[in-house]
Amino acid sequence: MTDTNKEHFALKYLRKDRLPLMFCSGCGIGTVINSACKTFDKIELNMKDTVLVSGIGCSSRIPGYFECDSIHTTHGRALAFATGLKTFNPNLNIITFTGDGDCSAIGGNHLIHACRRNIDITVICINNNTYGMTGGQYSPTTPTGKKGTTAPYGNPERPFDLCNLVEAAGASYVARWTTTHPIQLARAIEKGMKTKGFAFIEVVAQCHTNYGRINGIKTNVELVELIKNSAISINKAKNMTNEELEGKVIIGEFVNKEQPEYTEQIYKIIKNECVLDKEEENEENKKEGKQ
Ligand SMILES: Cc1ncc(C[n+]2csc(CCOP(=O)(O)OP(=O)(O)O)c2C)c(N)n1
Ligand code: SF4
Ligand SMILES: [Mg+2]
Repeated sequence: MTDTNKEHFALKYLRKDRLPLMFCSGCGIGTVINSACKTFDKIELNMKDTVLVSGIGCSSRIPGYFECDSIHTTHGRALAFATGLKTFNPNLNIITFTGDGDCSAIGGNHLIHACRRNIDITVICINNNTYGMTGGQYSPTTPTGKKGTTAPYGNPERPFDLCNLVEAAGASYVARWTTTHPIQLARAIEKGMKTKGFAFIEVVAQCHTNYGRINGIKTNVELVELIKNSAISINKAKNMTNEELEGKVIIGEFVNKEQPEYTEQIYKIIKNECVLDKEEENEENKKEGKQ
């Protein structure tokens, strides 16, 4: 028999006084929150040592729902703030929730440099192919030809493949799943958090309100089915031609490798150079009778 009085496991991690979530019903962001809670629960994450950081957007509202320290920063600047935090205190677990617009349009510069530095931050990017919060303008991931309020005749630009972008920029862990893969997503978040370096997890998600409707998709369910049916595993994709991959979303793990991490390098320098320099300076001063 199910115990109906039993509290949902995710409530342990959420600020109950802030519920219900502000998202439209059927929005993919709820699934991402659920997968993140599953991971936190599985790895028994110490929320006191965890800071969630975000910029601006519907997806960037996620940190405010979690019962832990969080910073809701300016649009596109989540990784700049996260970099500062992690550098100041490398013992913190830093997770950034962001959107396709926040991290690859206005925040694109911070994204590539965080990858290049390989700083130990886990980024969960909710890619709904649009600027959901501001009404559906096209974003750097909107597929060519798809509509947005700023592309009423179809997007004339080529989209970024975010996973390819962060892989090329030097991230240590890169994976892509969709909201129809919540278990794989939870596992990827876990792996990303355990990676000593920059981890990027893209979640292809539905925004029916501002992407599905404008693109002639009748219901939220239809949009979710389209996302599910467009997903193709990385292994299958390897044997497919570019033409066959047209309109498909490749899912799976793209990168999982060890490489030097930024804060470790910085603190090594501080330990080896700056502290020693100070000691040498003190010795010199003593000899010269300045102390
Ligand atoms: C400097 C600045 N420019 C523009 C905006 C307006 N703005 C707020 S959210 C947003 C786009 C968010 O898109 P995304 O990151 O994909 O989040 P989503 O809402 O789709 O989850 C924009 C352009 C802003 N808040 N600040
Ligand atoms: S506008 Fe789109 S992204 Fe924002 S809450 Fe609604 S469905 Fe979700
Ligand atoms: Mg978006």
